[in-house]
Amino acid sequence: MPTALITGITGQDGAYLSQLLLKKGYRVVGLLRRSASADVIGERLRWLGILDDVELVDGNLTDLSSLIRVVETVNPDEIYNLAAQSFVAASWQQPLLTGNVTGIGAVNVLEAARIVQSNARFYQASSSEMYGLIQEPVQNEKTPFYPRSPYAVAKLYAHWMTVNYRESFGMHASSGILFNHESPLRGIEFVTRKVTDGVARIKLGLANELALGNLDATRDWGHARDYVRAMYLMLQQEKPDDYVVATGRTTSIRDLCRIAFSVAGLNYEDYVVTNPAFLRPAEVEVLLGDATKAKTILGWEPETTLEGMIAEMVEADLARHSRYQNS
Ligand code: NDP
Ligand code: GDR
Repeated sequence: MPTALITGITGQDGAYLSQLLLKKGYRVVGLLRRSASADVIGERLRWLGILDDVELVDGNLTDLSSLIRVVETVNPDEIYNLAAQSFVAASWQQPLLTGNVTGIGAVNVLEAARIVQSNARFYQASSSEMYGLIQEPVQNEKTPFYPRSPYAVAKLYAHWMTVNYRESFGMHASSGILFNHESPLRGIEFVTRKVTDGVARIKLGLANELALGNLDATRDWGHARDYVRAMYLMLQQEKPDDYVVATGRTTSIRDLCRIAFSVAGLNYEDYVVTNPAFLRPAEVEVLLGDATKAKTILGWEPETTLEGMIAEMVEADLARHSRYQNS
């Protein structure tokens, strides 16, 4: 039975990746950072019905000694580094923490692997945010990077360190340059989930409006369930490499609102207002990925449409709020 160690197991991707690896017969061990909210921290794993099927071990990305201890005791065949301060907007308020966790933290995991178990296969959660001020209209593995936030700068550092550890130490280290991916388990602060939650609350009479920032930015949105499959496939290749994972379709926040409100039979123009508080100091206006390499080499294809995913998210948020109302 292969063993996978997942940092960020309590996040959206960690939960879906655990589900996938458990189905494939893996022993799944997740890194859990100490929190006073231990009762709610496993909520996503619980939602998927797998909280009791994974092992959780204490550690923190900023504490190399904890990572060394974890790799020593867990003895993983594969390490997926998904942990990060992942909210772009917060990275301007907490640039140093973001650098420490999202940038240096990834290198701490690489170091723990190199020191203790350098033959473990390593996955780094790189991001389309690294393209930032895009240098080409459609972004692939060869497109130059231009990060636009402290988060993206930290991710770029971690990305190049992953490449560097592969080239310097011969480690099986791969980076997935993943474009935005969402699900009913997406954090409430991210725009898709904020919108689907807002739709549900308005539909159920719990809110009258939804305040957003820039409605004109566009993103290439896919489903997290599809994207964790690409992570797994990268680590099954003989050779480590970097891959863009994207749908090849970009949609504005405005059109996202149109789609989400229409699922509940509502017109977004009646409810969406803009609030400058949600604008960013520097915006990434457009992202559109070309996943030809992942399709050709990994045989990966996205299976969920944007419309299907948004409907799934709205339904899940309606169910959540109805449950609260009735309890
Ligand atoms: P989430 O924000 O949902 O999850 C982040 C995870 O990191 C949580 O489990 C969190 O733990 C953990 N974490 C944060 N700080 C630390 C720390 N100091 N030590 C240990 N664990 C920590 O992110 P996603 O699941 O959406 O994304 C997974 C990864 O992929 C992230 O690295 C993200 O930056 C990257 N990414 C995501 C994309 C997306 O569209 N979702 C696209 C491209 C890249 P806790 O639960 O305790 O907060
Ligand atoms: P992003 O995701 O920054 O792309 O990072 P987010 O959903 O936060 O923003 C997407 C776009 O929507 C615009 N926007 C708003 N965003 C939020 N959060 N809240 C609002 O009210 C709002 N109004 C408009 C933003 O300005 C932006 O243009 C996500 C994260 O998962 C990263 O960790 C990951 O690396 C990238 O996706 C790929």
